[in-house]
Amino acid sequence: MRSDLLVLTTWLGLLGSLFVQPTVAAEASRPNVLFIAIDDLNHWVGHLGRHPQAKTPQIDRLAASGVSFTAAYCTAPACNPSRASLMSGMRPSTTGCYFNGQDWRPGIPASKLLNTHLAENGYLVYGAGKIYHAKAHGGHWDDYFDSNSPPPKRHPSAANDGVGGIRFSPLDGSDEEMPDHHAVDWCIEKLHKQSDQPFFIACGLVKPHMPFSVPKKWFDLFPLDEIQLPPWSPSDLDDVPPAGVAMAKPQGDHQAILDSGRWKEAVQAYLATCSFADHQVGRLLDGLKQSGHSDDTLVVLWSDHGWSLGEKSHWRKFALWEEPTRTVFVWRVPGMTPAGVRCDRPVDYLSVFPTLAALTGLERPGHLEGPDLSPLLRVPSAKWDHPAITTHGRGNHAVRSEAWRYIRYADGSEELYDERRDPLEQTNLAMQPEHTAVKQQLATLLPAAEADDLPSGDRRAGRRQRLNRNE
Ligand SMILES: [Ca+2]
Repeated sequence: MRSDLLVLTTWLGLLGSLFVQPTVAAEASRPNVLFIAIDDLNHWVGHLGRHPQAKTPQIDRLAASGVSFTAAYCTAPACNPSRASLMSGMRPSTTGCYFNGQDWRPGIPASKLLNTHLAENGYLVYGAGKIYHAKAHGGHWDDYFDSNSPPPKRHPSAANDGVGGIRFSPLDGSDEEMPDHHAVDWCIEKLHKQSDQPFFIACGLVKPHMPFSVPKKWFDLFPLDEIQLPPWSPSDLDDVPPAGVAMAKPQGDHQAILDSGRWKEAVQAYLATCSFADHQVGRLLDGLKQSGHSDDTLVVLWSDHGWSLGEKSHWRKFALWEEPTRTVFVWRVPGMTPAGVRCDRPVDYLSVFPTLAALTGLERPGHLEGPDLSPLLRVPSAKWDHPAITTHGRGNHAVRSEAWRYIRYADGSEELYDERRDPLEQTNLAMQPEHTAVKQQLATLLPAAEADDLPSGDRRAGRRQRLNRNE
């Protein structure tokens, strides 16, 4: 009897080890994740070439060591819905989180968030700066850092704080006084922390978000008399339906900038602020290298949406064209990504959560709507059938394939752009009968769900969101 029991327990032990050991091995080999979020950085980075004067050597350095997605898009062109969607893996049209003024938390349970999923599966989860909008640090974090110190004052050479709502001015102070600098310092400290658990470190830089205000030395990189303005045609909106013109608001920021004669100054300030953010990315990458974790840490860098600086007489995000929706999206996965390769397949941010779940060996939660990018990370030219989709307000969507952008507004009006012949999207082809089949095909890709708006966080925020003025 005793010997039978011994045999049985030995067998059970062996069986148990068969199940347990692979899990232990998988945990030991799970990569760390450095997750870098950048606020309001559009495609003005050196290696994408959209603005010829952009100076972003650090982001370019990361791109040169991994895969940069050249056709990456937000799922919503505003901070709050873009981030809520990326972190939950669900579309705005599924959750009802469309605008900045909405509190997303009643619509998205904490259990469905990326940071919670990683924490529940053995990761140490750290965050700093802006990951979710408005300091709504949802889900589980083992530790979180927000810098509360004020940035330096305006430089005496600046006459004022900008033009209307477009705020910019150089600052009289050092990089070390900037909140982003403190967030990066804190993340570097976490990179050096010894632990048996893998880490997920999310560093959210708040620049280049407005005000475009950073220490003056960054402005000095871009002499004002040499600044090149983005392409603009005063008649560009003539073929855009009223729903699109309402998003562009040509009589608002753009008219104010034209009247002020300070367009070049705004562009200079944006370029300067992007270079400052880029410098902070470089500090993080250096910190990763010095921590000794370069080879066991995957890096993903993303910006939350694009930004228009006068193209289509539009400023800010809050619209469905290329400038407000295209992002910077770079992955470096040790042992997987080739170095310095671009991927031109259209992707959107529903892909972030499923890709990280796959690369960390975790189960893919059932609520995720997007594809895993792993095939493209291995072979960036691999076949890819998924479009990128961006939603701005209930019922307004853009579908971006490699060849086309198709926009359909809630009132049924449409735009269609041939991206290969017209990368600036100046000629709307939607009314041309020969493109009916293309439009119909792209329309089949639009989200089926059209969730009602989640309630606004407060009444004033709700009013601002309807005016599309908040950031
Ligand atoms: Ca046009």
